[in-house]
Amino acid sequence: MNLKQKLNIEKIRRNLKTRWLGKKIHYLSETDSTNNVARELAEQGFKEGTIVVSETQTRGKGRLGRKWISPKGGIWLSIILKPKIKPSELIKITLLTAVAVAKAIREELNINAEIKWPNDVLVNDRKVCGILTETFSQGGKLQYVIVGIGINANFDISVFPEELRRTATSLKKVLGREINRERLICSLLRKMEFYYEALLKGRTKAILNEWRKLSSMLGCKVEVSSFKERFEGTAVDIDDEGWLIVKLDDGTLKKIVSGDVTVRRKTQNTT
Ligand code: BT5
Repeated sequence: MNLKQKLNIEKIRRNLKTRWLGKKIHYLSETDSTNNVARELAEQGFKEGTIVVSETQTRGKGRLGRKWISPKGGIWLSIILKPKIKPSELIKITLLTAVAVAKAIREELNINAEIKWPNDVLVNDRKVCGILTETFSQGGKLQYVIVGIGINANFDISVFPEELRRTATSLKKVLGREINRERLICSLLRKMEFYYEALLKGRTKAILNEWRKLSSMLGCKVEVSSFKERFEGTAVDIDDEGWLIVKLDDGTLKKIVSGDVTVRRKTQNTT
């Protein structure tokens, strides 16, 4: 990438076809984490739909305090949302964000992006996007949600450490050329607004069906690890709440509410 080439925020503003999402864009060339900045803005009273985007992050974060590597050329973006939903429903925000990202990548770039529960978007079984949904409550009441989206767009994966080069990819690597980040952001925000509004209108079933269509893992052998256990089984579905259902070898169905899932291989029999 031409490292001088920065995101053209004016171009995003001109082409953005949303009603409220991304109408306020907070742009930075470098920051620790766009989720942290979005949180500060939310604390200052910035409205729902405000987004923060940075060319690079020095302390990009994943779940459970993991590190998210965020070189120049990526899309590192956070959204302030103020949904009136129960904390148990937050998983749905992560899932609908994954749907929006996968669809935007498919439509804009004609790449077969797939979703892995709960927060990854993959291309050719490699992670191209991670989502971090953080919530902030006061007195037991949800104040706001920050949805952080990291997309490996225009950089070579040679910048990654060795072990990540085996599990991650970038859109540039997949296509063999750089992508138009502004276009992808506009498409993503439009879809995000659509699916988020669908959630608020109670159209969860439709969102979960979209998720199923885009999922790469249903019917596959998986290994699940959480802080309290580790086991194998077959990912059979997600339930109405968005939790993953895994069938163990003895036929028992187990609901997964959080954790890491490693996909092994497709099984013959998925029922
Ligand atoms: C995630 O966590 O996948 C959530 C990533 C969210 C990043 C966005 S960027 C904008 C916003 N601001 C932030 O600070 N964060 C959000 P998790 O499922 O825990 O995956 C983390 C793991 O992915 C790490 O432990 C690495 O193994 C791997 N990883 C790190 N950087 C990566 C990258 N750029 N691409 C693919 N995998 C990566």
